[in-house]
Amino acid sequence: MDSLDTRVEQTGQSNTEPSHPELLELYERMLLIRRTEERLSAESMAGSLPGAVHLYIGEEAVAVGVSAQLGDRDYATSTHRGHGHFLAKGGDLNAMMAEIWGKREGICRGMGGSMHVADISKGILGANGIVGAGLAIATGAAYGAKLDSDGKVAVCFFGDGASNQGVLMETLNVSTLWQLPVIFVCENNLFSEFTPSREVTAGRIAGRARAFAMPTHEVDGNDVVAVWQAAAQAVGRARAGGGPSFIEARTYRIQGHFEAESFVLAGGRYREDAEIDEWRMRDPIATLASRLVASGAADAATLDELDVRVRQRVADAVAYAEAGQPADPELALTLMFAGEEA
Ligand SMILES: Cc1ncc(C[n+]2csc(CCOP(=O)(O)OP(=O)(O)O)c2C)c(N)n1
Repeated sequence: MDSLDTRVEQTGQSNTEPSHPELLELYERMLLIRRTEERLSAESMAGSLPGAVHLYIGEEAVAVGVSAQLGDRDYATSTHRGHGHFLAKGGDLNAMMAEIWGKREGICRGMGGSMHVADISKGILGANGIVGAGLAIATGAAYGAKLDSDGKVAVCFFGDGASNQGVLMETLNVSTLWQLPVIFVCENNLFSEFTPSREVTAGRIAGRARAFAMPTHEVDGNDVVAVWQAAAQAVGRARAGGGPSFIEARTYRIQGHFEAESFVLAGGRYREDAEIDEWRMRDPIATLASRLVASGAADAATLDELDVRVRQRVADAVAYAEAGQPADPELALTLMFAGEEA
């Protein structure tokens, strides 16, 4: 079946395996994203949030596997589905939740909301409601890093829908020509809003990068270790001056395009429950939990305790967001340019 096609075709293999402590860290980060977004789903459906949220549930292994290879100094650009990228790259949970709740304590003082969480101090150049915009921002950041010879790399997370934007061709071209330290990470979750990718996307997405002779990795995006290994190679290559790489991670969006999409669809369907159920069986977090237990890295009780701690962190973050002050409308026309302070 097309939706389950996760054939792997990659440039070189990495034999390095994450250590047990590294595996546990990957697990905890994925679980933090999952529990955070489960709560956001409930809050959204209850009408407690000031705007829409696009959830990353089911795709956590991509952001976490890639970001584990990055430091705070490295850059990442995100999408409208950006909570996972923000948390994976080390963004602060409380500040993100306050932002989603539209509070002054938010990471962007409540001015951005869910689709614009950013933290420049962590290299998080921002979630973005313009599909494909992160491609140019990441390539620009990588150009800056190259000019400064500072060893930083830039990662661009984008979707299969964004891969049909012309800016992908432009950024593949210029990053190859100038050998920029940028890693293109396509999260191929098989849908663009309510349209199956196969109806709007010709050929293999990674093939677009191969046309520029760019090293490519096509990985199972629900396998955090596979993502981690591909990212290790791509980041290492970029840092060593080897130029850009492309990772196509095949995964699946379990939730709707945005929460409450059912109200918009008004009974219309664009995918079968059976397909969603099949992907639930390949849940990246459950898969890693089995691996942790089988390898002796953790026992079930340890994972349960971890879950309790993570749930508490999320509950605390929601309480923090709820107790915050509403964003100040006076600031709406300030904070537009670098250096402006409120
Ligand atoms: C330039 C632009 N065109 C169209 C849209 C409307 N839009 C919002 S999300 C989306 C689908 C994006 O699909 P994909 O890139 O695969 O990301 P996913 O939602 O699957 O994570 C579209 C078309 C937009 N926000 N920006």
